[in-house]
Amino acid sequence: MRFFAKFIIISYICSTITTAESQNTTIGTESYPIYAVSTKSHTPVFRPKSHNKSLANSVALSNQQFADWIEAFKVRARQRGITTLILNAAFQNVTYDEDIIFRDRNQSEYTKAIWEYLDRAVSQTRIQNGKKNLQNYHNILEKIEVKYGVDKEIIIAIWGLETNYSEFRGSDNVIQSLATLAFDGRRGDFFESQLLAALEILQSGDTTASQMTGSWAGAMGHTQFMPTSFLEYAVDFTGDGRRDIWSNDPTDSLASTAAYLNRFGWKQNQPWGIEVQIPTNFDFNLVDPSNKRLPSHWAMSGVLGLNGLAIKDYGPASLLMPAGQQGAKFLIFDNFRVIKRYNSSNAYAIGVGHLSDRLKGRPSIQASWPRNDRPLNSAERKELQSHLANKGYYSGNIDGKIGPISMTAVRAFQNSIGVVADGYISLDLLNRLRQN
Ligand SMILES: [Ca+2]
Repeated sequence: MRFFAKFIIISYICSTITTAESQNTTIGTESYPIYAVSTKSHTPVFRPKSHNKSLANSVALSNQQFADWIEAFKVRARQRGITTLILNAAFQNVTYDEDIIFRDRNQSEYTKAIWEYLDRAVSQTRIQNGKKNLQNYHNILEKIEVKYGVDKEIIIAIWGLETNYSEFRGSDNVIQSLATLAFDGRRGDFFESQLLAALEILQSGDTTASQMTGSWAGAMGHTQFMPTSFLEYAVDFTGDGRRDIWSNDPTDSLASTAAYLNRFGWKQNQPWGIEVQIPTNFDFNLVDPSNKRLPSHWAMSGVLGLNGLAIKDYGPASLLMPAGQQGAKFLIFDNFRVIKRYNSSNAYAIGVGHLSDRLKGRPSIQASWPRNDRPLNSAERKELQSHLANKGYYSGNIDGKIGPISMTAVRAFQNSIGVVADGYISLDLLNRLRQN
């Protein structure tokens, strides 16, 4: 879980998934960023991609400054109760890791469409491997489900998306990664708190410094816990007294994920979401995360299951249409928001939910997506907001982040030119704004 999502400010990009500030996720054999983040670095990229003399000098300088920083940090850590014994073991062989900084500075600006993301997130291979893991860990998953009340298919789906069922757990020294990022200072306070939490984990005896490996920004284990989240939510399910998410046995990781979802209010027997159909002339102003109604209420507005019948009243639900009128439409329940506590991207939550559905033997998403569209890049989204502002529809920031205010403005513009006001943002819409 990427910082368990809540630690970073995620911009709400309807229908697209843009770059992760913090981490890449592993989809298939490829690693790519999956969620949109608003806090880009204000620090210029200072390191050229190719190594040269000035780089060598700057790294040498960084190494000395890093060593000084560690000594000062150790004083702060001792004040927080971390023992000298733990500190010495943890920082043995830790050096400034320029590769971590490089990755932090060079995250992709590439924006992925929801359908591209879902193709990989819920590929046939991932479904098949998920089903195998459901069998392989059947007994343990049953026990986890009973104890925490979280569907085993959801746990498996998170495992599948976080590390491709343990394939990409990360082999970086977590202390070294977090210390480098804390020293670097771009989000120094956040990473220093993670570093302190990692040291607390070592002091608790759950694992050792040499075994504490993870992804480059400090997410650890089969389902990628950040250290602070580990301290708060991880559990020992094997009964050996250690919350061991680093061992090859995924049991503690899977149980910890269930415990996490349970703590954030997972409701058993409630779907994450259900694909629905809407009538022609539907009022897209009803599509708003805060507009929650019971499915029976939605049915009165013509929002029905794909079989034409009203959805059962599992609980209050809102509508989600990642590609507006043209793509799949979902009624999403509170469990959708619980999944987003793991990673606050809508695409991620749909990916987890849909993969879990497929693991339960349910069909794939039925609607087709506007696959000829491409997501707008950041500059284009800013241009779109500028046009909307010039026309008097938009008074928010020109920041390229598409939230509810931007969507409302888009709908107003769509209404003015007599097209379906679904708030969906595309190159076609941008071109219409340029022309009108
Ligand atoms: Ca254990």
